[in-house]
Amino acid sequence: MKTTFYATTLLICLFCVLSPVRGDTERPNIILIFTDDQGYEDLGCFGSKSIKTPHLDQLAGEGMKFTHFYAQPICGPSRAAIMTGCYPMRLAEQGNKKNVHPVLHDSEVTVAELLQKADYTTACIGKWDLATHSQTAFVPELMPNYQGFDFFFGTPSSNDQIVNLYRNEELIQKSEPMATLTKKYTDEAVHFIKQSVEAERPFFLYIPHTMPHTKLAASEEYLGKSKRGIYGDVIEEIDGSVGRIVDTVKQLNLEKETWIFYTSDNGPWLVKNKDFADGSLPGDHGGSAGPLRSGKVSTWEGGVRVPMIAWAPGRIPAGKVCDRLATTMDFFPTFGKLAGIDLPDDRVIDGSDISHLLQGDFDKADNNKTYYYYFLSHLQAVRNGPWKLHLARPQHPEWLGRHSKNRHIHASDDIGFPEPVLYHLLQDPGETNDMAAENPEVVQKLLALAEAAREDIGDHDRVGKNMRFFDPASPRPTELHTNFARPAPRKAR
Ligand SMILES: [Ca+2]
Repeated sequence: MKTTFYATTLLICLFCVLSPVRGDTERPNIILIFTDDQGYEDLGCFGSKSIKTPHLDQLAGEGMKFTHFYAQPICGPSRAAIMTGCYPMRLAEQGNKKNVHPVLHDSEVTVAELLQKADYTTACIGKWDLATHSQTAFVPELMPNYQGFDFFFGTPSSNDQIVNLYRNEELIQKSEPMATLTKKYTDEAVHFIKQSVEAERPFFLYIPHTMPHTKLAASEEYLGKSKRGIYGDVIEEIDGSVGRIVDTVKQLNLEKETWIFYTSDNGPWLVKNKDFADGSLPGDHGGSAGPLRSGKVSTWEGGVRVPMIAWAPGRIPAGKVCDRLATTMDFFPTFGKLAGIDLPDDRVIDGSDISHLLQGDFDKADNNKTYYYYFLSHLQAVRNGPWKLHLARPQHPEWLGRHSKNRHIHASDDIGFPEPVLYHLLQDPGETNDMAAENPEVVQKLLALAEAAREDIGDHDRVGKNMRFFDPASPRPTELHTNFARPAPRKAR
């Protein structure tokens, strides 16, 4: 298997040499830090009063904060979106299925594969989660080394029970103590940066942290130090990690040729943890979405709108706040632009280049940009401009299988809508005041956008015309919920 991997790498490198990259483009280094279940407000610079994040606050002060930035409601789909620049619903999965956590088809193009074409050296350090949602029963050929990453250090999936640690394809530690993860990831990231500089290669470093997804754990240096319990300790350790990475970049005089992006994969857990869904576990195990309604596993703003910081001294104006709509899917085309490499022309990419926003040129923003709130295979809401329309839906849609009843959010947010409900997100970020009756033309516009998305990307009851299926031998799913992966049996406690 290793031989195959190195042979593949060699072929890719040969391809790189021959591949046309626009000659006038400096290929900057790109670092993408992706935390897990961190809420919109869980950073000092996004309003946290109890969690100290001096390094991230400094990053935002020297760079740009995005306040209307969207991920996806849950881990796996969010990773699929950030890696491919596409709605997870659109993507091909192995066997033409639609899993709760996508099993990304190897014919999909990841952002790492894109950057390899511009001769980047690439690393994934952290949680992958795109080769099945399992620590042990994952598909080896869909792990990072086969999806565009020259180097992988991390774990196949979430840390709900245990974390097995891999270096490339080698299992180096079964059931790694979780308190060590953030530090080990950071050590590896610093080493990779130094190694890339020695090799005189531009690098793409993707750091999908395991934390602050439960089970939470912090190293001795941070444990018990925050005012916000273990959750605060964990975030403060991630902040320290960012500090070490930025220090490394500065020490190596790379700050003028490096871009750093920091964001989260979805909103915070609000009810901790899954075995204590009545909220009896201490509140310090969950994060905060601040002024936004609800949290993870929902299409309320708190479930999908996440903090985002972009840093590139001399290129991103310092201290600016961008309130324009942008998403994790925009990284794919934006990184392509930064690296001077054309996007694949044989498929739809949902994200769009946001270089102009990063330059502070907000007047060039696409004011008609739309975000579709998919919860797994179900289109639940649409945003266009300041308006968000929740589409009519039952309280517990049966087609969502085991996710039909949301055990993770407050009962007052676990509701359905007999009729569409319209919110003005600038005036009403907490989604409390339905303005549908006063704005029938806005409702009609957003309903038309939703219909266009259903036709293009699909919905729980229909296959979108531009959904991708790469396994012709398998039937195209028409009832997507039947293909949801079944949950692994829970171990006795
Ligand atoms: Ca997550």
